[in-house]
Amino acid sequence: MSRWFQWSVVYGLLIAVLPCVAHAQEAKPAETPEQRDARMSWWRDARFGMFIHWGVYSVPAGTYNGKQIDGIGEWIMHNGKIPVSEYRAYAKQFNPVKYDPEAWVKMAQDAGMKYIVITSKHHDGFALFDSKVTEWDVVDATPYGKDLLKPLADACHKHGMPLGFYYSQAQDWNHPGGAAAQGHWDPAQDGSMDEYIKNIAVPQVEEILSNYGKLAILWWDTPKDMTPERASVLFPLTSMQPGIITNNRLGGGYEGDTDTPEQHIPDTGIEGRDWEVCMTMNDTWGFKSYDDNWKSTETLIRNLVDIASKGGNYLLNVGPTSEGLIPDPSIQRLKEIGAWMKVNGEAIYGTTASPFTNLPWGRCTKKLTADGGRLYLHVFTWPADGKLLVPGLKTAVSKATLLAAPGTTLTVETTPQGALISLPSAAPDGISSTIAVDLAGPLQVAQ
Ligand code: FHN
Repeated sequence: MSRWFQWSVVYGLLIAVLPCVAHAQEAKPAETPEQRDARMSWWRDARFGMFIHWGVYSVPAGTYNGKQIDGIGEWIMHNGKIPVSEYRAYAKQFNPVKYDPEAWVKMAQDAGMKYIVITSKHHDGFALFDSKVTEWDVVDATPYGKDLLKPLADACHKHGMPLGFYYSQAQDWNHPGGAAAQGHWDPAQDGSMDEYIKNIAVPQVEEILSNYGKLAILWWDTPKDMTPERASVLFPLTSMQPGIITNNRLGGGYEGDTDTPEQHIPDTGIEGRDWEVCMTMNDTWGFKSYDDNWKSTETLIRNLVDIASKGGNYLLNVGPTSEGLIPDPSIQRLKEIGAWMKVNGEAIYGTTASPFTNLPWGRCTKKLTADGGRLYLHVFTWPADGKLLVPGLKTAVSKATLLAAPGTTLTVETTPQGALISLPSAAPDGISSTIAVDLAGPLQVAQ
């Protein structure tokens, strides 16, 4: 390869990448690391939130023209190639008369969830709020006829629950010019994406950022065809809500505040970034009447522990029906998680990642101080011989106790391999039992 060719490749790459880098830098709010830490602090402490995917797709609920459509429920219009006018007709059956936002907030709170993020508009373009720039919203297109976000925002504010709005900024299968993952299938969708951004996305983001009081999070999604130019008219709007947290899905080179692994937990967390795993309880985000592939409560709790042990948050989804009901299997699981959190929540909230690389029996989280602090040992596999080795722990232990039995003190021996804790014969919790270990000095671990 000639030197000229090498340079022209490098130069070409720079030309392609520089605008994104420039935008990414512009996107960073002018704040110091300390200010950023202060802004992110509540979110880092929270560790666990509720995601809500709700919209007109809950009417077909996975079935179109008598046929079960493959894929996730909220994608039925796209995957079933449903024409715009036919899809819009479903709105006539979207009548969530059983919607009880205050009960939803309480359900999230009882589950130990510390924030809620709801789809204000998903890829089908349908707004759960009263939008002045379209008739394709809950007020104008449904028999229900009332803004759904307003009472949820009121309930969240009343109960001190931080609220975030998800907004699909690029994909919109109902407004001309909106993007579609695999291209348009109905001429009614054709149009200019720049016009769509200008006439729908920008004013709607302004609406959701101004009409619902304090907002904690703006959750962008699927940056299909989002150029730096398109993103650059949306990002500055976030300054309408000082302190708001945004994710990394706007596109156009904007990295946002959080990384968002979806449906999987990164093996070792994400170094140097705040991150949040979003996950479904079954296999769909939006309600699908026949999706019964529910994860067990054990899986959900262990996921939460695993994520916290790697320093991340868990945003766990519910998909309400068109009547406004959260499905019973979700309610049941949230109750069981809540019961577990009541006992073990201290070992999740406000913790940081494990100092150990591998614990054969479970996971660890920690809350450290300059002269000691606390380790939380999450024991998934209770040792048959009643001895739990904390491998490599060199710091002396001043006290060890079970969160499920705070009065008890466990015996701890210091061995060359680490601290050896004597446990009662039965695990207090078959899913995950927590041992709180108070350190007598600064944490030291031999790896
Ligand atoms: O396409 C969406 C999907 O419907 C869902 O909203 C998830 C949630 O993270 N996000 C997109 C896929 O990444």
